[in-house]
Amino acid sequence: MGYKVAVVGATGNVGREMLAILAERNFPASEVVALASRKSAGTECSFGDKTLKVKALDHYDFSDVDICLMSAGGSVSKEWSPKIGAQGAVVIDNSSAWRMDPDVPLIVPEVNADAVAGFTKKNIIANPNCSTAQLVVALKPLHDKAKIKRVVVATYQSVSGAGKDAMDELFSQTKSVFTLDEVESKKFPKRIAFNLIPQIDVFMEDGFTKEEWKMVVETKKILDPKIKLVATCVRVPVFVGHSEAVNIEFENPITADEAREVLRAAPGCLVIDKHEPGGYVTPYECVGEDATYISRIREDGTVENGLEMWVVSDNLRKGAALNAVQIAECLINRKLISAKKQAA
Ligand code: 11C
Repeated sequence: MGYKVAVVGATGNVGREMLAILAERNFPASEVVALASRKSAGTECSFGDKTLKVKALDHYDFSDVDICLMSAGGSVSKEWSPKIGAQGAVVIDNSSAWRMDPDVPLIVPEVNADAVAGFTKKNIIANPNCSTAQLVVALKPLHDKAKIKRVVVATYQSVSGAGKDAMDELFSQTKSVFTLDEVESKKFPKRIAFNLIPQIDVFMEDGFTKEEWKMVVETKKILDPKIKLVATCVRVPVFVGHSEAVNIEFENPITADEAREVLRAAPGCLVIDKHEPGGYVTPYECVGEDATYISRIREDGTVENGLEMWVVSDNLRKGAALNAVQIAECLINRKLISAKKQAA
């Protein structure tokens, strides 16, 4: 006996990771269905040591599905999440479509698991943006200890956040340096190989990008609306793993040693912080890992009660698929859902 789980967007970067994580964690599923657009129907994807045939979302009947992990983009989610929710399945959505809806909880289980109970209004729960997820995991224990007033963050985000085609673009542009072929930029506004691009998502009226805006509003909704935050989000030529340089100003004093101690004891956090060459975590090392790694913790003497740190995590896991599966586990552990087939 277990839960029937549907993964929508199963052929994408995050969808494939969702299937892998469900299998790795022995999720209590009686059945797992892989769904995608009609164009991908009939293709195959891996689920642990099994292979699933992808079915088309269009005609799928969700009436016996308990949990739907959705990673098919904002417009598919806007159309489908309410329909799937109305059929009694709880949708855990990875897009930005529902995050700021007051009737939809936005959850990072290490930070605000209690808020998950609010899903019943729409049967939808939102997963935050990847750059927000790893940030709030690291901020929460520090906020509890010394109360955060203001955060200044610069991100170094990998191309996998922009999808499979973006990874291919980095690969071919990198190769083209040696083959002397011309590879134009399609997924990114400028060349990404051997370069940095200070733009993620579209520009807003005030000059910030939407990615930067998302970090502000999502941190407030998940952690504390009083926290002031300003972000600069940068795309870097890394395949997987987002990094963040984070400057924090606190209400109360906190030393670097105290921060290390608090973070070492915090769920989801792993501190690697040796003051020697290589004594920190880089995105290359976090691939396939669940933790949010924190390194380079130091006191910022330019402000009262300031800290500076380096935060790295696998954006496809904690930033997306893992967080979604953890939300589903949270629903089950708190007995907020029961399997339809079991209940019948
Ligand atoms: C990126 N953070 O790295 C984005 C991807 O709102 O879910 C996720 C966008 C989102 O490009």
